Amino acid sequence: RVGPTLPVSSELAAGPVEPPASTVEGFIEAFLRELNYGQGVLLSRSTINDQYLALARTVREYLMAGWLETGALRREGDRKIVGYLSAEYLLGRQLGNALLATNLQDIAEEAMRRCGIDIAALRAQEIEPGLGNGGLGRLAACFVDSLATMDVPCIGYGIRYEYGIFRQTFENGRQVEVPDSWLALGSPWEFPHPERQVRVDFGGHTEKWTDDQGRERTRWVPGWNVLGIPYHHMVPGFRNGTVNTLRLWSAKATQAFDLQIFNSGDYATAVRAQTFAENISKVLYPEDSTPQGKELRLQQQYFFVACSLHDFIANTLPKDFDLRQLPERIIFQLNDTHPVIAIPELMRILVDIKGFDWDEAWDITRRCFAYTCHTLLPEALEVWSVELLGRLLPRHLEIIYQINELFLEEVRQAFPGDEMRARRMSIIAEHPERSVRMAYLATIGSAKVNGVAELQSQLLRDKVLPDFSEYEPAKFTNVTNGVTPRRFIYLANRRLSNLITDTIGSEWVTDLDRLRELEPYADDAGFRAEFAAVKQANKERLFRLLSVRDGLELPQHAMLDVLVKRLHEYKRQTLKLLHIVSLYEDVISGTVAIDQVVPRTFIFGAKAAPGYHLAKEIIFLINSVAATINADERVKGVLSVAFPANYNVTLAEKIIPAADLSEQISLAGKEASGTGNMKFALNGALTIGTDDGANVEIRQLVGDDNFFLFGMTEPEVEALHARGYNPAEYYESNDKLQRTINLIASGHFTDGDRALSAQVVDNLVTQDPFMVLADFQSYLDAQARVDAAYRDPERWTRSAILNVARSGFFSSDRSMRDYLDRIWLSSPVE
Ligand code: NBY
Repeated sequence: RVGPTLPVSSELAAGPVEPPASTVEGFIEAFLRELNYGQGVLLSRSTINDQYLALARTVREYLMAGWLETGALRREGDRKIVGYLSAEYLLGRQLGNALLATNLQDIAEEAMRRCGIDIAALRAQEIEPGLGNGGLGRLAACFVDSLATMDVPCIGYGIRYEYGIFRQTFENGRQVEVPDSWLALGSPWEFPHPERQVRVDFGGHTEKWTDDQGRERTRWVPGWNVLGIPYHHMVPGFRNGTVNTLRLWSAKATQAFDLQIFNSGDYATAVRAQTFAENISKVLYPEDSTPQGKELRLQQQYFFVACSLHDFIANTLPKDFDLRQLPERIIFQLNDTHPVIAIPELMRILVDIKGFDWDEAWDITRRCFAYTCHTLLPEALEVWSVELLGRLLPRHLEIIYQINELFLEEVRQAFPGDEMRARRMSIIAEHPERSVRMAYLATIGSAKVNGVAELQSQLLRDKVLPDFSEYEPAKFTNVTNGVTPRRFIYLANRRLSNLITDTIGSEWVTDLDRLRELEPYADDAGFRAEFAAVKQANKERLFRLLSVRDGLELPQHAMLDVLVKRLHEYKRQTLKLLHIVSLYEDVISGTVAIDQVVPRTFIFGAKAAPGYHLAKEIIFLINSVAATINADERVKGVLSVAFPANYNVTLAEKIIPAADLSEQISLAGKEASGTGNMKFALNGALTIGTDDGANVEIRQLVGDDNFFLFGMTEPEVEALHARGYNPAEYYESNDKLQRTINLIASGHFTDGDRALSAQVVDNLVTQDPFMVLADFQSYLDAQARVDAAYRDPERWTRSAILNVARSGFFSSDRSMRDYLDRIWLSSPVE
């Protein structure tokens, strides 16, 4: 690097680093240069993929100077940096966001038009990087967007999975998973830096040794290693010149292959080690709640965490940095427990390598980490068997034992004689097998612990980590999730964005509370008409897409009732299904005349973890019900069910702006927050929801009149559980519920084959762990209120507008401010 003491700008070369002129002509010139000299083709010979790559690289050029400058400021400044550690980033397509950030949409569109290219076809060419499962991964993507927009220096660390979340297809209504080879045609958004490789060790054993001051030390003698290659991605702020970095690690074998074996002719054996090493970043685990405790998964976690800590200490900090100052320079935010092995890793670096005393190292470490918990389900809390951890990371296991021993000593001092408490708080669980509770390690090793919505944070304190919150109450806090308005309003809903901007100006994009200024317009009939027209246009756009994409033909004028999220029993897709079947049963049994039914189109989107059997049965049942209802002339045009395959960020951006009704129907006390719920409200859908996760806060803000609440509260759920829940009682005593379930059980939706619906039905009637039957009647009653409200379009639109106007709180910019104030204790760059 030339002239490190010169101001950053003088290090930037004139010419290629300077962005091309922000004119149509300048854009065309840069585009053709990329096409000809980057891609090596003439426009007349270029494929859509050539054009897409060239367009992406052109937009990239406009971000490059800002990126270099942001990086230099980060390294040379002395501000605290956020190191976001996340095993998942569910980014969504990049081209649109880059055009938005650079304000080049119109210029690029016109430039492409003049080149004879339809920019929409190029946008469609991009395969979204699906490096995440659901809410947790998408939250990480929203957070890095907000930090860049707020000029907060941040490095997002993660894994460059070669295969992201599987592509879902349906065969005869059953989910079939197809590998997501998102890199097959090349990604123009990543910058590989093989020269910045990091070595990561595994296995082996530890040894004691004595240093020259006579201190007893430990060293790790590893058994094998791999290389981590960083791939950098730009994270552009919204038109502010800041471009932060996402650094994703890819695993590579240390030695390409064993030449001796290779020469002897045994090619397969020669490359085995390579295949083994490179498996580490091969594929994203598709479980979204239940960790599987698989060895490869622990390898992934340690792999990316070890690379990231090393990278930060060796490459981001100045060479002579005094590590006692580390907490002043970095806060590592742990996105759930997946990166928690970073805590013993930092201890190992400080104690074993840098020679710190244990106590000093522990003091530093605890101030460098903060932990976010995203769940309330006990089965979702990660544990690693001591056997596995000790085999893969023997030194880390020793460190964890040491942390635990010292911690329990403190606890015993604070609560003398309370041995049960010490046992409950131990990082090491003894049953069913000896294992490490990662959430406990995270809590003990972090400066702060937060939940992701008010209710969950409360339950986290009271139910999940009660001993810890009693021991260190000040450590616990809440930061309610948020979503980025750039992607989920501005990009996804251009029509609504334009209407908002025409009405209150454009400040809302980076200051979402300004949406409040829309409130008075809810009573303006002219504005309501425009708002309703936007919704209708978004519906039509969605229907065109679903017609081409999935061969679905949907009625143009029906309430669009949407349930999109991962398939999980606690999210209760079956409750929605029961509602649909009950409406249908009402009609075919002659109980309700068809002209009394409010026309509704139900949309589902959901992937099931490949090993989650019951979830896959539920998918099959939804598809079966959809096929039957859609083919039944008696309800044609009134009840329709659509389940487009492969719900992902790209599809969400089309579905959410079109929705009238947002279904957020998890059993109270189970959904940590939800973020889809926020996206829908911000796009003018009304919510039917339980008192769960962030629904609670949405309802408080939009008001009871503009939200359809139903179901038990969390304490009621607990009480019913304590009394002993028997779903059969509800089935026996509710005639409508009985008719609904009987119709499903009869094989009506499965060509007469009762066996095909039996697993879902039996589970509901005999187990029903998430109390679907207990909430059924309340849900139906709320749906009746929805129908009544929808019959009055003016009232409905008024409520929809108020949902938009009052949901500004759910911007991820606000979440980031909360993290800055309550956890990171740091502020944006001036
Ligand atoms: O995190 C979700 C919560 O369910 C949702 O309520 C919340 O809004 C969101 C953001 O805070 N959790 C989630 O998405 N979890 C996962 O995706 C996930 C992924 C992997 C594993 C566990 C959970 N795993 O153990 O491998």
